[in-house]
Order: sequence, then C-alpha cells, then structure tokens
Amino acid sequence: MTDSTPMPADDAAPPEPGARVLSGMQPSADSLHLGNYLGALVNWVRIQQQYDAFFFIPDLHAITVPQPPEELRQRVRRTAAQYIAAGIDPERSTLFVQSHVPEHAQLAWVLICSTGMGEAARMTQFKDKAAKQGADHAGVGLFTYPMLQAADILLYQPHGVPVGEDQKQHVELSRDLAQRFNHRYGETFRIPQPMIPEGAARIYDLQNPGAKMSKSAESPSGLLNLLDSDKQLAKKIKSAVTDDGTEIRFDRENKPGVSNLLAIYAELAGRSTDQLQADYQGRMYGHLKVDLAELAVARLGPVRDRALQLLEDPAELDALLAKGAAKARTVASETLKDVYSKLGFLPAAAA
Ligand code: ATP
Ligand code: LTN
Repeated sequence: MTDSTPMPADDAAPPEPGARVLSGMQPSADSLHLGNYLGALVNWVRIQQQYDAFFFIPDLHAITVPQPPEELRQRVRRTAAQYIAAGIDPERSTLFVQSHVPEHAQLAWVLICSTGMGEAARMTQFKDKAAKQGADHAGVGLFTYPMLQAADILLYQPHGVPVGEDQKQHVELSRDLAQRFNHRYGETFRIPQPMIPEGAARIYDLQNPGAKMSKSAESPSGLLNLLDSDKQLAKKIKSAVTDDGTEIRFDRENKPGVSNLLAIYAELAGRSTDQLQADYQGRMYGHLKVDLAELAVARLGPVRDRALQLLEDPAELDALLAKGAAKARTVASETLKDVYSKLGFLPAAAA
C-alpha cells in the first residue's frame, strides 16, 4: 500500500495548483448540528479557498436506513441550504446531490464486485450500525455503503477527502479498491488521501457528554442544531448537564459536561480552553452557560437565518443544485467511461 498519512486539512497549501477535494454529509436529519458545523463544515469553507472543491449531499447513502420520501426531499434541500449558509460558495465549489449523478450508483456496482466479504465486514461503521439493528435485520445497503462512498470519491479523482476521524477507514477502503483496479486494469484512479483536521473539536451531546453529538441521538435536547431558534439554542445550553462541584475546569475525564461547554465556547470564540478556564476562575457554571448561550446565538443565528432565507425559494435552490450536478457529471462520466471500457463492457451504439 502507498502511504496514507492524512494530508493536512488546515491552511496548508494544496499539493499542486487546482488540486481537488470532495466530501459530503448525509441528509439524515432536519438540521445539521454543531458537531457537523465545527467538525466539518467550517473546515470545508476554509478548504474551498485553496482547492477545486466538490461538496455533495449523499442521498443514496441516506436510504440505507428507511426515509419517509417527503422528509427526504426536504432534508436534501435543507442540507444544501445549510452548506451554503455556512459559507460554501456554489460559484466557487461544485455543490450537488448524489442521486442527480447516476454514475455514483454505476461505479458503486463495479466496486462492490471487487470487494471481499471479509473486507466489507471489517468496516466499523457497518459493525456498529448492524449491532444496533441486530445483524439479521441490518439491510444489505448498510453493508455496501462503503463501496458507494468509494465510488463517490474515485469518480472525481480527488487528491484529498476532508472527513472526520470516524470516516478514515472508508477512505482507506477507497484507496485499496482504487489500487486493486489500477493494478488489474491499468492506471485509472488517483489514490485519494484522507484530510483529517488536526485537533478538530469533537463535540459531545449536551445531555449525555459521554456520547458525541449525533443526528441519530435518541433525544434532540442535547443537540445544538444549526436551524434551532435563538430561544432553543439558549434553552438547550442552559439546561446542559454539568458535573459535580462548582469549579470551571477543562478536564474531559472528570468534568465531561463542563469541558464540552468550554470546548464549544473555545471553538466558537476562536480562543483556547486554557484562556477560558483562567477567565472563569471563581465563577459559576451559570455564568459560563449564559455567556455561551449569547455567543452561540451570535454565531449560529445568522447561519440559520441565511439558510431559512434560501429555503424560501426552493426553485432557486434546485436550479443551483442542477447546475452543480451538470458540472459534476462532466467529471464523473469521463471516469466511468474509462472504467467501463477497461472492464470490457461493449460500448452502447449511438442511437
Ligand atoms: P449520523 O448520526 O447520521 O451518523 P452524524 O451526526 O454522526 O450522523 P455524519 O453525517 O456522520 O454526522 O458526519 C458528517 C461530518 O460531521 C463528518 O465529517 C463527521 O466527522 C462530522 N461530525 C459529526 N458529528 C460530529 C461531532 N459530534 N463532533 C465533531 N464532528 C462531527
Ligand atoms: N459516510 C460519510 C458521508 C459520505 C462521504 C462520501 C464523505 C458519503 N460519501 C464521500 C466523504 C466522501 C459520513 O457519514 N460522514
């Protein structure tokens, strides 16, 4: 295997001018949350300044668990609106919906055919999700999810894939599948590198600070959603679980609740948890919560307002996504054509 040391995901210069990156987030909830924002979106917005960036909405991945159709339609638009409101510039980056580019499903099939059962069964996201649903009840879609993700990536020949640590194994699989194909059929795919932001904040659930903030959390009260009202944001922060004692100290092990609030504060304010700890010495949990609520409303309120404004004109949003899909298809179809030809598929005769 070639070296897969992650590429830097911060302000480092791209490996060559015009280097490409690609990433996506599932439209599996009505709103993205603060973990998605601080752990991924903020980084994407920075990255798009330097790279030829492709950001998409993996709706084919979302149906690996059942989705009510009308909700799915709304969630795809909502996700797109939040990408843009957070700062993804559809003029600069290519923004599209996965199902609008049929080459994703087509290449996925090819990659499924070159993946071993054991190799797929080792994917930890599949193991976790299958364990939750009971192995016999988990759908085959969940099993093939990483091969579809590999197709998403390899179609665009990206240098880097900006993702959280939890997705590293899937990027590794896409590298292995690319190398396998290249070895067998000749140079076809660029081998992508994971781009994992160094020191990216992991945001935890406000009610259950032992678990990461997640769209699939059981209760919404521990999630700070990008589309929450000011009142909801403030209420959730003020009722966040804190720890025994009164001291405001960054100590993940013994004070997970307070540490999570400090980490969120630090990310939103661009300060360090050490500085905040010094500022809050001798003060009460309540003070920290009031200040954090104010800061969260100031930072997230404008993102929400912009997203809601975009959602008022779904036709405009759809037009923007159609433009992105057309651009994405020009790249994806080139790769798929090459793959089909190398596999030995008979070219479809022109009508
Ligand atoms: P689900 O619950 O549906 O698995 P999720 O909320 O965990 O969803 P993903 O869609 O899996 O989020 O992740 C999208 C991106 O957001 C990924 O790059 C992931 O690393 C990042 N991310 C998700 N949750 C957090 C979190 N709590 N802290 C930091 N980053 C996060
Ligand atoms: N599995 C990813 C979403 C995803 C993705 C991709 C990320 C689907 N296809 C391609 C990067 C590149 C997740 O759950 N965050």
